[in-house]
Amino acid sequence: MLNQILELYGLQANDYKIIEFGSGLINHTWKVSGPKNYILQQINADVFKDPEALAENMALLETYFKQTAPDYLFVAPVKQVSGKYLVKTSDEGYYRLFPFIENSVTITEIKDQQEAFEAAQQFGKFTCLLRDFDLANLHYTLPQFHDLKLRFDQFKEACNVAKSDRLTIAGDAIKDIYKHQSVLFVYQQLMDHQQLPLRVIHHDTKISNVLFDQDHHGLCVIDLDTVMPGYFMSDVGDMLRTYLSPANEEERDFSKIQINEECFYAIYKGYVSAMGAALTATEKEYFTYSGKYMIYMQAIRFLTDFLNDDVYYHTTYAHQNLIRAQNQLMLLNQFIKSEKRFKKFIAYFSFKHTSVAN
Ligand code: GN1
Ligand code: MG
Repeated sequence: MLNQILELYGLQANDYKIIEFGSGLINHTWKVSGPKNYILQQINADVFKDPEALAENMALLETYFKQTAPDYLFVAPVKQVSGKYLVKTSDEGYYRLFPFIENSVTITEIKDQQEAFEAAQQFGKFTCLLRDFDLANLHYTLPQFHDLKLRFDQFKEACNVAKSDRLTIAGDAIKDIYKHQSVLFVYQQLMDHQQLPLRVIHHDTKISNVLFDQDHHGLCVIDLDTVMPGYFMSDVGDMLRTYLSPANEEERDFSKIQINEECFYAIYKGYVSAMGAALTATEKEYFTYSGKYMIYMQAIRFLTDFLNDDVYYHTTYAHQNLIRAQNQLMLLNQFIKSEKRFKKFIAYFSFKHTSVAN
């Protein structure tokens, strides 16, 4: 099947080797090595119900970057001989091919704060370059993806339908979700008063979605399926969620979940350096909150999936989604312990830079 797909791109399958690649929980990815190297990806159509919308978004962004920032490295999908981007197979699978960016490096764990700075700068740059892009043209590839109210409602519904054994072992985690409900209230207030500008947002800012060069400078961002209109909180929050702790969401030894505060400062500086004056005062004010928002939402999503018998996130052992949810709740508690210092830093940093500017 994969060989036939390569042929559609005019590639001789015999010349290429296809091996599994990456660690995403949603799509299936392979590296295709041969005379030229590629990344082949199967879109998870259970999650992305409208794969054509993904392809259309990519094409729009590609055109926009070509016109407005031709030097920006935008990793657009490769066209088939037919001119189409998307391959639809007889078993309803959807695939696309990307060029593999030679000499680029991806990392799965942050080793030093400079990497966090570079990554934050890349995500900020992406959104900033697209600040005049007409949002009306962009499909919502996952409608209400980061709508915390919806995620909370889905969680409540899962509590209503969950099997009793799952409800019992998830009891403490469920209580913790209610304990932190203020995170939801702040979100609702922000949405009700429309305090944040809608922007082109990546929505999946984990470190493996940044390409680095050999010298560990950021090159660009990848994995663009969730690029759609949204709020800065999604990108900043997911960086805070996934970069600050040396132990990630799969860690089962929760004592290893800690907050590297230097890394927070690096993310702030990197994002602000790229967004510059485009970032509003309210966005700066809610920068720290965005971490709580995304960590809390991920805890809710993992727990909801556990209560729903693991229908969404791929699991490899029993109760994995519960452990992931508990892990994220631990991260939330640790994050909250640092919150005051984070806010102080932002106030000080903004003051220093305004004074210098004046
Ligand atoms: C999913 O598959 P991956 O790792 O790119 C999820 C993200 C979650 C993440 C948690 C479309 O992303 O929202 O944060 O798992 N993507 C989707 O690991 O649900
Ligand atoms: Mg992704």
